[in-house]
Amino acid sequence: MPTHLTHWGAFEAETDGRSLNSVRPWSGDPDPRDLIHNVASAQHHPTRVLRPAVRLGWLEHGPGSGSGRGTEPFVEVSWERAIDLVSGELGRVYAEHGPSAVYGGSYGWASAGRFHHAQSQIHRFLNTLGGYVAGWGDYSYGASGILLPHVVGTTGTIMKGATSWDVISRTTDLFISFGGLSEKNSGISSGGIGRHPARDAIRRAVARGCRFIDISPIADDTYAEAKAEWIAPLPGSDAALMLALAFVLDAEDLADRAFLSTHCVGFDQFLPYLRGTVDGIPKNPAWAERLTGVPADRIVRLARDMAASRTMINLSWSLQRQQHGEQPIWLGVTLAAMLGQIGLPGGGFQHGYGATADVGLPKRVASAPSLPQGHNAEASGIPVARISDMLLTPGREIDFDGRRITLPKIELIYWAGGNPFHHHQDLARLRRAFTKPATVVVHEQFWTSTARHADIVLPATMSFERHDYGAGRNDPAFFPMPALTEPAGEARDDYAIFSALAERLGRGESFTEGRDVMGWLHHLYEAWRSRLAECDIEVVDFDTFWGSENIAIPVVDKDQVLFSEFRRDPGASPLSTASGKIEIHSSTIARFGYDDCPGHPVWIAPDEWLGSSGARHLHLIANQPRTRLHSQLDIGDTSQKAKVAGREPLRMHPQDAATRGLSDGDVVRVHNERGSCLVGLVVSDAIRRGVVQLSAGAWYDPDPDDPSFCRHGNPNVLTADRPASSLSQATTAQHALVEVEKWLGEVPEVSVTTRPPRLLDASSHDQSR
Ligand SMILES: Nc1nc2c(c(=O)[nH]1)N[C@H]1C(S)=C(S)[C@@H](COP(=O)(O)OP(=O)(O)OC[C@H]3O[C@@H](n4cnc5c(=O)[nH]c(N)nc54)[C@H](O)[C@@H]3O)O[C@H]1N2
Ligand SMILES: Nc1nc2c(c(=O)[nH]1)N[C@H]1C(S)=C(S)[C@@H](COP(=O)(O)OP(=O)(O)OC[C@H]3O[C@@H](n4cnc5c(=O)[nH]c(N)nc54)[C@H](O)[C@@H]3O)O[C@H]1N2
Ligand SMILES: [Mo]
Repeated sequence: MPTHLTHWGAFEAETDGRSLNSVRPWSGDPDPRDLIHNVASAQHHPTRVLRPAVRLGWLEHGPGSGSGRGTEPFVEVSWERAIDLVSGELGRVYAEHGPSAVYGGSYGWASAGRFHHAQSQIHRFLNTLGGYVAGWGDYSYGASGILLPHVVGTTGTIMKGATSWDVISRTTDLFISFGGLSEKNSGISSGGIGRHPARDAIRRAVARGCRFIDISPIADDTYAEAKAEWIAPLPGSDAALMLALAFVLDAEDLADRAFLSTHCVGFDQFLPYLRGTVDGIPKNPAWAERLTGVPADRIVRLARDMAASRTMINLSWSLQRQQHGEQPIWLGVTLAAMLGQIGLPGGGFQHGYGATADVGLPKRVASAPSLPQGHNAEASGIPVARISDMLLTPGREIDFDGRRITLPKIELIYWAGGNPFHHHQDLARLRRAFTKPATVVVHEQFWTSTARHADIVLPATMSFERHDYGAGRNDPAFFPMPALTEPAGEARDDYAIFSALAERLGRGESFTEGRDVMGWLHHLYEAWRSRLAECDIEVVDFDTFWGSENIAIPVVDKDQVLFSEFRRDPGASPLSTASGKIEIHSSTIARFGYDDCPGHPVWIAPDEWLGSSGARHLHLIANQPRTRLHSQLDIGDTSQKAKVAGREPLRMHPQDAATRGLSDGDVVRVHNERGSCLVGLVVSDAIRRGVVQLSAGAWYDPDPDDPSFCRHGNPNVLTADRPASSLSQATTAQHALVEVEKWLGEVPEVSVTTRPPRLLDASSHDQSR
């Protein structure tokens, strides 16, 4: 059976050339995930985009008229007409406004496959037209991605350089995970994953005697195999807990002073804050108990244990997807520095074991070949999560990593491979923002909420409807991905769409370089093979690769330990920070002068958390979903089976449900001052009291009269569009305060996952207009 790669693993499929008839996990994967069962069930779903479509108001009145976005019907048109309309509008906007008016950030995960990777395609295309306004950073580790380069080096170095799972399983004695060690999240890796490595490594570590501690508001977001002890501080209070652990290490003289002086800078500037000599508040366990709810004696014992063991401190990405998210990450590094085990096998810190399948896989000699994006001649951009701010308040200046940035004025938005009406916060505000530009073009496979808010929607193929190859970050398994079926309806590859547009705009040659898809796959592969050969690394030729199940990209060092060379000799192998050392105090950040991110890590209470509201509210954890990747294939079998009363499930502690008179299976309304949604209740004692969990990714299904009310359960109608800090301007999607009550009204239908928007026939419209 032919194999195919997705972000959530490889599968083998039986196909009749039109549809995938059955799909099963690739036999080489020791720990496959049931997300693969979303794929076949989605391909011919009624919400698939089958033909190019144009919003009625845009077709009739031209660019502008944005208030109709998200409500007006679409008119299906021929590909020829669609290419005319899009190339005409691109030509107009570039001529009249230039590239600074085109938002092409187009954030999103798209599909596995190196060539058809939608972001590479759209960026290459817009670059051939003169460039575009970019979206900098990401939603994954937006705050730490800006912070860590000042403190220890780039996140790329840390993710790719993580101490390998193999080394962990052999050497770590105490594995402390702030934010869980997620079984669901480590099912996934951007670009794909061949063999899922974590479960087996955790099993081996436990068998050897390693203890796991899970610090998280949710008990079951850690592998059951870890047999972890559960400590559940108030969400958002990790920085306080970490400060108290640091306080004990200092007070009991358990800190490694030698390592702090040879490998770190700024510990002395941090100490007066820790001890409370500057502000009269010692950050001791009694202080932290009041903020976190974790008993002071448990904090003391934990600190002593950490100092007495080979300890790995794992910092999930969720820790920083919140207001002041920089602080727990900086403090986690500080704790590891005080233990003095950074660079030793099994000790130190990591950012994101469990976040994705690739963290903990050793580096390869090279990443798999990919499509060059070319050069973006437009210098302006935005921190990626500032999209609503940009559209609503062009010209405004904001801080960002020591700079002042002016938000550009956008005339045209072009999106391929992402779903902002899933991924962005405060969706009612995003919807207002999306009325502003003259034109919105989207390439999509499905009638997602973003497609429904566009003016022109062009149908894209799914990854198994086209030839490609793929491998995720650090994954040695490199898969050929020959097409398994024909495209659904009139769907075209993003590459084919951009080629046709480039041709029409007179840029065809520079976009395609005269190659078709197979021409590119062959060309990119052979160029990659030659580069490897120059380093005496041999891989098979393209034809052999194409005929194989997959090939292995060699690994540099399977016993990789993060920062081992820096530890051995910090002078010869410095970090990429300003001082070359670990910066517990950063003079650079101090110089920026931000109140919400000073020169060393601190505790700053967030605006929305239980510590400020007492028992009046519930703390929402809007984390990643277990049954799909973000919003992708929400219409698929695995995702649909987990819905409760036809909506996204919300989990709540039994006592919180009892106080509100709610029971399992109820349709309930979650609300706060920004919005509300309907969800299906699941009562569970895996959730800390006072906390509720509603994962992201249910397709936004706004009430026609109230866009802040989602009938399906998308938590982003509730989350705030509030930056983590002036330093990073990153998303804070993880947390919000909410209230939950029984829904007593009639339960409305969820339409977004059952049928397309109203589609009108082109013949009823004047084609010559
Ligand atoms: N509340 C809350 N919000 C969050 C998060 C959270 O934890 N909580 N997480 C955030 C994070 S970390 C992330 S990374 C984002 C994810 O946000 P996104 O990456 O935008 O989410 P996806 O659902 O993966 O969107 C990908 C879209 O691309 C489409 N697509 C797939 N393949 C192709 C292709 O080949 N061509 C084209 N044209 N389209 C394709 C899919 O149908 C889908 O609609 O969400 C963020 N938002
Ligand atoms: N199945 C699946 N896997 C995914 C994804 C997906 O959509 N689906 N998305 C992928 C992407 S793009 C990313 S960026 C990663 C994200 O990886 P993460 O950011 O780590 O994932 P989340 O699921 O948002 O959060 C993980 C857990 O952190 C805990 N947590 C939340 N808030 C707090 C807090 O304040 N303190 C502490 N101590 N713990 C807290 C909760 O238990 C939560 O479930 O996941 C990736 N993996
Ligand atoms: Mo992400």
